[in-house]
Formats: sequence, structure tokens, C-alpha cells
Amino acid sequence: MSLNNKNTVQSLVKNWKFKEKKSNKWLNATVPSAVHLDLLKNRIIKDPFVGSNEIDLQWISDTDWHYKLVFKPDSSLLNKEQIKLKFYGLDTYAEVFLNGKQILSANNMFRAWEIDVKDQLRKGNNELIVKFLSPISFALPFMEQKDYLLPADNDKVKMTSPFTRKAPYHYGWDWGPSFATSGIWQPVELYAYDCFKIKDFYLEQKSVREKCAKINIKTIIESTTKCRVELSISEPIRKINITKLIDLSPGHNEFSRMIEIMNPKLWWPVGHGQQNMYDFTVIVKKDSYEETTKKRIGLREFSVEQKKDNSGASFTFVINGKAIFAKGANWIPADSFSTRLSKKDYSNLLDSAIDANMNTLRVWGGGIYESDDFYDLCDEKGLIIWQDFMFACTLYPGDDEFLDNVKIEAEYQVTRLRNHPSIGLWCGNNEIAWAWHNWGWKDRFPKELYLKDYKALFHDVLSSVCMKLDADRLYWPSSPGDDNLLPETGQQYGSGDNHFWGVWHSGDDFTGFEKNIGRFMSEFGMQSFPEMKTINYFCKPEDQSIDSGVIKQHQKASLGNDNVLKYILMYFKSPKNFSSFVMSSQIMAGEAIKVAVEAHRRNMPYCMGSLYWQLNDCWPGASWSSLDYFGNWKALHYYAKEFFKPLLISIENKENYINVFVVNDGDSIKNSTVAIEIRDFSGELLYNHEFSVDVKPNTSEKVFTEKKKGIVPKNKLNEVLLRAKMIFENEIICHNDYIFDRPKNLKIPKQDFFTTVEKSGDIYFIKIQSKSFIYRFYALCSNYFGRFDMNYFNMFPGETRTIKFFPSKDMKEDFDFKPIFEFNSVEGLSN
Ligand code: BMA
Repeated sequence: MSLNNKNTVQSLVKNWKFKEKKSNKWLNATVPSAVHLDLLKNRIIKDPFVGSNEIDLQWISDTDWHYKLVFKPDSSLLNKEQIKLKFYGLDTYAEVFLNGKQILSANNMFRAWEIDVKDQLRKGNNELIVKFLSPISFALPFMEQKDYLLPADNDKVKMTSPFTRKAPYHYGWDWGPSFATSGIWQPVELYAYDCFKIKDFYLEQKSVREKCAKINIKTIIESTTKCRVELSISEPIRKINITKLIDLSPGHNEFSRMIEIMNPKLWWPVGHGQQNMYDFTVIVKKDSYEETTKKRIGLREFSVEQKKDNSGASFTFVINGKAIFAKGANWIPADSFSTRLSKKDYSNLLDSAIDANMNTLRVWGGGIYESDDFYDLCDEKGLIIWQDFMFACTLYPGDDEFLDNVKIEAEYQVTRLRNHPSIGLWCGNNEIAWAWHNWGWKDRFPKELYLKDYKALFHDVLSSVCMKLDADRLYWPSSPGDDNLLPETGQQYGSGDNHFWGVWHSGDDFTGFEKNIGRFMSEFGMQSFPEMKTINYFCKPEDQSIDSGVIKQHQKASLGNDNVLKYILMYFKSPKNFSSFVMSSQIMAGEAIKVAVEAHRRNMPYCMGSLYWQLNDCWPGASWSSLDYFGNWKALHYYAKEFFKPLLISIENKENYINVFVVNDGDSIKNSTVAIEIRDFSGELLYNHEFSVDVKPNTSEKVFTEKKKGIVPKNKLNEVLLRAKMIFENEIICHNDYIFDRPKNLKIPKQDFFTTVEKSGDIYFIKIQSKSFIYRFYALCSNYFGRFDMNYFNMFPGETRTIKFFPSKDMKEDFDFKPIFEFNSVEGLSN
């Protein structure tokens, strides 16, 4: 919400100091920020992300930190009737003192805190002190009162995290470090007013159709007295102008006005239409004083259709009446210290999601409710957001104080976020119900923890907040989940959403993905390492081996590097050195998730969502991500760009049959040709079949089926590649390759190709000419950031391809920019 009454809002983010509780020396601090970053800026600690520094920096979480600001209130504020101090976020246990008097005791980083300071505020200098108590030491006594530990398996500190409303990933996760930081992590301000204040402005989208949108406009005004004001609501595109005299009474005042917008310009997710938005302005006026609020709002009808059928019930995003296959990934906080992320950082990551043909991200429940910038960008770019509440992988206390705290948190967040068209649904938690039934918890913990505490939090408190404040959106208690009731068993396939972890956590091979398909796959994944450029940031050359201390420190998963290697060796030859291991892990992960997503998409409309684990990283290390901490595209991200294309041709090998599917998210395509070719690695054509198809909109259709032995001789299975293409008006509009054996068994000749690089404008053109068959050719730029338009593809001998490299903008400003490219393929990774 942007306020126009500048003279009555005073930002308090500059000139803060901080110190360790016991020290006498105040140092410069940044607000908003985190104490680790302040210590780093003051050169008191080394970069927490480098080497094994994480271990040496754990003392920071055990320490109390004080922040101080001396400020002079603007004179325009002091004579107002009401003066409030507002913290948009304190991380986490904080006692706040103004001029020596305690005015607040905070205990939840996900709430804003507003304190009446009219009586404490002085003319001239005022002293504001925020004393942060160690999040660990503060919570320990609560934990010790219990006769059991709550199962916070990812908490690598002292297992106190379930008791504290602080980002769960701060305590460590299986892809991230433990930095349980403290700090003023959101802006601080003073604001003052006489008589009234606009608290919120909200559009309830009652029914949104192409012909007419019926909207209930709600304005919430807080008033100190009885008074008459003029309320005006306007929107320039639709020429909406509503002006009304209204009578306010002391306290909370709510005004509703139903309007109809004929032929509205609707908001659509990317790939399905435009992201139209309306700019609403609300002005409340009394005499010469006025207050203004502006909001950008997109009109759309979003429902999650759950239609009963023989298998259970569907789980389909329906937007403006259109069923949409959700393609994307899970989003985690993009930094262990999220306060240093800029809008540009968010924009780069979200652009990468869009460039890889994604339309949905799940803001996962072990992180943070994201910044306003994040959701604004998702609105603008057309990304659908599955929004979890911040609860993941542990049980939580069920006492009244905890539940009341969560209730206020949820009310604050739902109110803050409900105007965003990008947010599709609310979800109570990540994997807790599943864990209760399937991770051995129900044998370890008292039943009441689930039946009473879990139920109270996820089936009563959060669901009633959503019902009260945002009834138009689905509230889904847990992911994975099969309906809205308290689950009596673990994960069910056939209804709701599923997380499939048989591959990676249980050792299944990639065919596991094809055998475990639900109605909406909201998690599945495969680990890999970030590229060497990123590894060099945190690891010296002498530590670059799979079992060095530093590399292990940056691998947080319990199954660790052995599991990465196990999966590499399941499919690929043994990597010849550490950098080959790194690249093999990336290609292996790309192949794994390709199998999964293509199977999900082939099974449309039974399955209507495929979100892999995970899009991004919070630090440089091994993880399931497709973008590394610096935003570099790992192999998986290039694979994703292909397997999420709106038009996909996909090959399935099932019970000795080769089936070819065309999956189409877009409009119909009439009279296109499907060509299926099988060639050996010398390029010789062994099988060729062409036929014409009419592709229907929004479908997956099997267009070809043939017995495997009818198209490939048995003794040639490891010497051939099947390429399926779709041709429309003489152009190849999509293609896909299939090999009949694991890559390690293929009889691929020694790789032979040459490349030339030319620059034109800001773009580098790389021409590749293959002299042998090349399995998964790839290019890397080892000294600069940037993206290729294509990568990790196969080439037959004699083929020529030109790919482009786009250096990132920052680099282009560098005069001496000379990218160093590396080229290789799977064959070059082993001996
Ligand atoms: C999923 C997530 C995370 C975790 C990932 C990999 O289930 O919800 O908890 O990081 O598994 O183990």
C-alpha cells in the first residue's frame, strides 16, 4: 500500500547502530538487514558462504544483539492526534525501548508490529533500542518444559525451531546452512494522523467472466472519532469514479461497494493470455487533509477444480474458465539472508522461470512469506503462486499463546497478499500430515499432537483465517494432501497433490517417476552440484573433491554425495575427475526430471500439475535446484526449457511398446506432420515413419504406437537414437530424442566436433559442427554470467547448429569482457 501523505510518514531506516549485548562499541548497521550481514559489512566475520565458515559462525545465533537509533521526529508528526511506530518485521525475539521505556516485546518475524508512541515521543532527539534475544536461548526453556522433542529433523541447531515463528530454513535444511540470524528485517517508520487512516483496500472478486466482472470493493478505515469524510475510488482505464460521503465511527470502519465491469480485461497466467492489471486509487478526504492508497489489481477467476471420478478427484487450476496445466517448480528463499535481495535479483530468477516455460511456482512452507516485490513481479509476469503458510516438516505446539500468535501472523499475511492475482491458493503446511502417517512419527509421539495440536493449527486456525479474510481462494491444509479433512492415512494417489520421493530418497531408478503419477505433482526432484564457477566461489582448488570437508559442508542432504554418485553411476560412466562429477550430476538430474515431467504431461488431464523440487538456492552448494545461488542455469534448467514447452512431443517406452504423444497446452494445430526417425550413431537412417495429425487444444494424445522390436533390432538398442519431430508449414515446431538404453551402455564413438565463436552486437554466436554423434553437447562460460539459448542437445555426425550466448547486462558494461567458453558432452566426462 503506498501512502501519499508524505508529511505524516517518517521512515526510520537510516543511521542505525548495533553491538553485541556485552560490548560497549556501537557499529554501523543497515536496516532492513540481518546481524550476519552487519557483521560482514563491519569485517568482523568472514563470508558465511565460503569454505567451512558456517561452522565458526554459529555463535552469532547464541548471542543477544542490540540495535539503536537516535532520531528526531519530523515536526509535522508531533502535533498529530495519533503517532504510531511501525516495524514491518522483527526477526524475532525483540524487546523494544523508546527513550528508556519498553514499548514492545515481539516474538514472530512474520508479523508487523505497531505501537502507539504519542506519549513517549519527544521533540528533538529520541532513542530507540531494539534488543534481540538469541532465538535459540530464548526458545530452549519452552522446549525443555515438554517431555518430548518435536521432530524438527531439518533443524541442525538445537531443535528449538518449532517453538519460534521464524523462517524454518534459518535453522538449516537439506539444501541450506544454519544461520539463525537476528535483525530488523523489514522497514521501520513513524506515521501520524488525525481522525482517520486507510487500513486496507481490497477487491473481492465475486464473479469474473469474459462479459462481466462483479466486484465487491472494500475499504477499511480506522478512525479515532465520529466524523464525516469523502471517500473516492477511481480507476482510469475503466473510468471508474465513485465518490461518497461516509460517516466514520471510532474504531474499525468497513465500506463495501459492488461494481460491475463489463467486458473486463482479464489477468491470465503466462502462455494463456495477457497479464492485464487495473490501477485503483482510493482517497479519503476531510477538509484539507487527505489520504491516498493505490493498488494494482488483476481480475481473474481462479479455482482449483476437484471433480470426483473413478480414481478419486481431479486437482486442476481453472483460470477464467480454462483448465491450466501447472508447469514449474518449488521456490525457496533466494538467500539465507533474504534482506539483501533486490527487486532485480527477484526479477532475474523469475525471468529464468518464465524463460524455461514455467507458469507456476510453489512458495514452499519452510521459507518466508515473500516480499511485496516478489508477488508484484509474479502478477506482472503471469506466474501462478501456490502459497504455503510457513510450516514445514515438523509438529508445532498447540497452546493458546502459540495459536493466537499464528492467527495474527496469518491475518497479517493474508491481508497483505490477497489482492495479488498471481496467488492461486493457500496451503497450510509442507508434508506434516504425510510425515505423521509415514515417517514413523505416530509411533514416536503422543496421538494428541496430531489429533489436537495439528488439527487446531491447520484445520481450525489457518482455515478460519482464510475463510474470514479470503473466502474466494482454496485453503488446502497440507501438501501433499487428498482433501480438506484431517488425513487418516499417508499420501494417497488419485486425489489432491502428491510429493514423490521414491527417486532420490528411496533409491528407485527414474522409471519410478512414471509409475507414481498423481493428479498434481507438487514435489519430486534430483540433486546436482552447481557449476565450477560457483564452486570456486566457496571452495579452494585443493578442496575440490567429493569427500573434502568443504564440499561436504556444502552438501546438506543426509544421503549426501554418495547418493549423487550412485545415481550418476546408475546411468552414466564413472566421471573422470571432480569437475566431470559436477557436470555428470547436472546432466543426470536433467535426465531424471525430464522423465518425470514428460510422464506427468503425457498423463494430462489426469495429472494437471508438475512442479519439481526446487527452482533456486539460498547459498552456493549441492541441491535439487535448477538455478544455482548466483542464478546460473544448471543443466536441469535448460532441460526444463524443453520439457515445459507449450507443445511437447514425448516418447514413452511401456511394456515393449514405443508410444509417441503430442502434448499441447495451446490452441489447435491443423495438418501438421509427425516424423519418427531412428538412426544409428553414424547417422544412417534405420526407420522412418511420417503421418499427419490435427492437434487439439489443451490435450495429450497418443499419436503413434509400435512394438519396440518392430522398429529397432534387439542387438542395436544401444547404438541408435529415435528422434520424433513435428513439422508445420515446413518448419520443425518441436522435437524430442529417445535412447533405448542407459547412456552408460551406449556405444557412442569418440566425440569429435569443432566450434567457432563470433560476436554480433551484445550476443555471442557459437557454431558447432559435429563430426561424430554427440550425446548432450553443452557449452559453459567459465568466467562470466550469462545464458545460452539452447544447451545439452544431441547431434548426428555432419550436423551444424548455432547457439547464442547472452552475457548478463552487468557484464556487458565491463569493457574487457572476454568470455571463456568450454564445450563438452557426456562422452567427454568419463575416461
Ligand atoms: C521435500 C521438501 C523439502 C526437502 C526436499 C528434499 O519434501 O519439502 O523438505 O528439501 O524434500 O529432501
